[in-house]
Amino acid sequence: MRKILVTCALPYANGSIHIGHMLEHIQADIWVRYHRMKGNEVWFVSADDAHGTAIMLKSKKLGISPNDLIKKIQKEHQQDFINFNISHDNYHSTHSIENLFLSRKIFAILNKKKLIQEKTIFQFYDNVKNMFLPDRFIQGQCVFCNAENQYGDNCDHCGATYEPIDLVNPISVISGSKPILKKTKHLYFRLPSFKSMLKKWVNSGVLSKSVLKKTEEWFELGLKSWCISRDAPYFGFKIPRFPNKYFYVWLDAPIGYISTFKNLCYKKPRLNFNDLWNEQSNYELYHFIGKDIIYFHTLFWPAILEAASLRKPNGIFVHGYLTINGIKLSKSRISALIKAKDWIKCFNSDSLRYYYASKLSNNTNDIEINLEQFVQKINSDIVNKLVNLASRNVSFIEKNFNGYLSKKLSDMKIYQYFVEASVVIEKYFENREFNLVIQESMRLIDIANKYINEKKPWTIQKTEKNQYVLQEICSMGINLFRIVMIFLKPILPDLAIKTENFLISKLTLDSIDQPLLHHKLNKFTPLYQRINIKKINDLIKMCQ
Ligand code: NOT
Ligand code: ZN
Repeated sequence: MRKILVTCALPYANGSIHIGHMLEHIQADIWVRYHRMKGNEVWFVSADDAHGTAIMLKSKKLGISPNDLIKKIQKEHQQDFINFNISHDNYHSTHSIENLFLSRKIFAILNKKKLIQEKTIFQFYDNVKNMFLPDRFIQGQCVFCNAENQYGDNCDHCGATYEPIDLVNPISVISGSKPILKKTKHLYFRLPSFKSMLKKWVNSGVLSKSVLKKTEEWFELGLKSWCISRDAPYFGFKIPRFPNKYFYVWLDAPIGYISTFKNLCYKKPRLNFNDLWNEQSNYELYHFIGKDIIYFHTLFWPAILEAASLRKPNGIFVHGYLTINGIKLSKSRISALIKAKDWIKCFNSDSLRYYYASKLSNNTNDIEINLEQFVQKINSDIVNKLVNLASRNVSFIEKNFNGYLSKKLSDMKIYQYFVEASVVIEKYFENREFNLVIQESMRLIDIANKYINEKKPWTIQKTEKNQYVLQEICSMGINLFRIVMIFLKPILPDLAIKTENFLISKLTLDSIDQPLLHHKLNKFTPLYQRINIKKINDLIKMCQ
């Protein structure tokens, strides 16, 4: 049995969860559910990223305290994730007592090891608003790739991170004015001291080829010390013994992974914090992230963990951006977005999970979604192929056999062929090639439907001998449907529950080679409803 901790990036507590966040949480959730089905011990956590200038300014604008804002938003986020069946074991906040304690503790260790350096620097200051302008409140041109309108901390276009002062032609996002340079003292983490450790670590199989290539570009540009403090006014944790200085949100955000797990340990007394986080841990640790935050997870984060004598991740799983009908979306550029709570008013969660899975693989390619194609795909795959296989066969079983499946199947060879597909399906799940899970499942469903088309149960006359033939053919159809539903269970949890209820049998990988025979089915009720294409307009109206 493997022991695994899976995390998703922590959504900022300053806005709604949109379907771009959901892409990552669905991707991780499918992987987690697959591993749970395999019988592995899996813990799945995420949290709200509750600090930073954006949250401070937003609460000001709303006339409430940052605390009230992040509480309200956390509630909404949690509901959104529940609506999409994201099975987090814990969803916490970086503004927590555990995170305060751990951030200060880790900072104290870094300080003691002389890994923190004080520097007096010039920083952009907004003369209109009288405040230093951190990270996300300065925009300008990326020094590395020249992309326009990039924020002060990292470039959405090429993924590089830098100091705001590096931006070309900066402007203050808050007032629109040209910021001036003003002197201030800051704390820096000596990232370059970790160069050889990091080089070894990124090459130890924890990154995909394209992500590794990206980090190698950064090594070539040279690692720089990383500023981990921010000036007041700020919403975050105060740095002890440094008046008016706060931890930069990106210092305590990844520590949020650890503190969320710590908080989970209080709820699960058998779970031991050190078992997971010690350097010799036999737990595996995986972070699902988007490609905009690779730098933080492949350089800063492992360096901090090493410095604090904590274990490092076994893999950083990076996905691409989402584009909707051709419009590009990254987390920070939410010009045209679909909120999770609006989506769920028009379509169900399985539909988005299925559609995403059909496009997701283990690479960083952007995921293109097209709403017309989405409706067509769901209706054709789930309604016409998958669920139809069950409904066209169950009608005969109910009418003629009192809901009982036959004592044997009409073709054990085909059944066995389906069972054997579990080898590739499991490999695809493990490698996060969910698009291939769906392709293979649909290939199998086509074979099953073709088998029924050829056997034509509707033409079989009702003689006594034929009765058995009819029952065996239709039971075959139901059993093949069951196998494919076992494969799709991590992707379609709602449909899986309905199917289990209909079959009166749990969908488990262990039981795949034992067909349901001489088994009574529950009364069949429609498992999935066709989507009306007009719903797209309803959704678009909600987004305007
Ligand atoms: N709130 C951040 C974002 O980009 C993600 C923080 C993830 C936590 O949405 N961090 N690390 N490392
Ligand atoms: Zn760039």
